[in-house]
Amino acid sequence: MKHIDKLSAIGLIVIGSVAFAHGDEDHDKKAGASSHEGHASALGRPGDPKKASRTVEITMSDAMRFNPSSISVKRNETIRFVLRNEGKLKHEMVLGTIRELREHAALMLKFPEMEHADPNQASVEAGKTGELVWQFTKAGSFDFACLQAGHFEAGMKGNVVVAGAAAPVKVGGHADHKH
Ligand SMILES: [Cu+2]
Repeated sequence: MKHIDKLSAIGLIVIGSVAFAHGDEDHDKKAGASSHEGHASALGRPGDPKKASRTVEITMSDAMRFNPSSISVKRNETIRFVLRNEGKLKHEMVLGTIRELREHAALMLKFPEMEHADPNQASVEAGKTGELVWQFTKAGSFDFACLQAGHFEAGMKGNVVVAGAAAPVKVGGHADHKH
């Protein structure tokens, strides 16, 4: 009996310390990812409206859709999003990674009245038009979503593909044209 007690006690200590170490690691990762700096730097920074490369118009509807829901930009472009809310509900556009947006959406379900005013998002009242200016400084695929309670879950999301700075160069091409 004593022998078994000792074994299980050792087992508990080992399991305990492994779990503890793991928990610590998770905590560090989360703290890093949810800091506000991480937010913005992951996909760019607030843009200067005067330096906007172009305007992209997006409609928001009570069908819980953005239109268009897929946007292509070039790296370092500053986009002026003009957000038209055609619905009878308040909608918003929040830029982020899908992981951040999902976590945020879950929080919004718990606290539907939570207001946020980060530069990576714009809330638009029913029938109104809003603006969001953002510079995409990193190549990659990013996401946006409406985080009004339940809207993300209903599919109100989209993505932004940021292409690298250099335009694709065609090899061969039109160099040999003869007239
Ligand atoms: Cu919405």
